[in-house]
Amino acid sequence: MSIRKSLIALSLVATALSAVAAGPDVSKGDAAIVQSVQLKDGTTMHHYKDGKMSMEDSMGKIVYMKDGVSMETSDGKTISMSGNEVARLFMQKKLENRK
Ligand SMILES: [Cu+2]
Repeated sequence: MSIRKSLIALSLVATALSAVAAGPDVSKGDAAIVQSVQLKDGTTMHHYKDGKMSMEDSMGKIVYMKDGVSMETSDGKTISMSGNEVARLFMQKKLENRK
């Protein structure tokens, strides 16, 4: 086997292993976080691909917010809460902690 071929084989194995370790891939599909915005009150708002949102405070604790509540970003913009994806964020944190 050439060095080039064995390198390709090795990277394929590594990809397969990391996919197994991470469980369901939360970095892809509708559950993927496309943007994380810092809010004025110190919490971080995560924006998902499907338009829904979840929030966590500066300590990484999941924050509950009702759908439709308006929030102010650290740079002064106002955004309206869409969804309250606490379960989604919880699962993502759980998977992250397992790594
Ligand atoms: Cu919010």
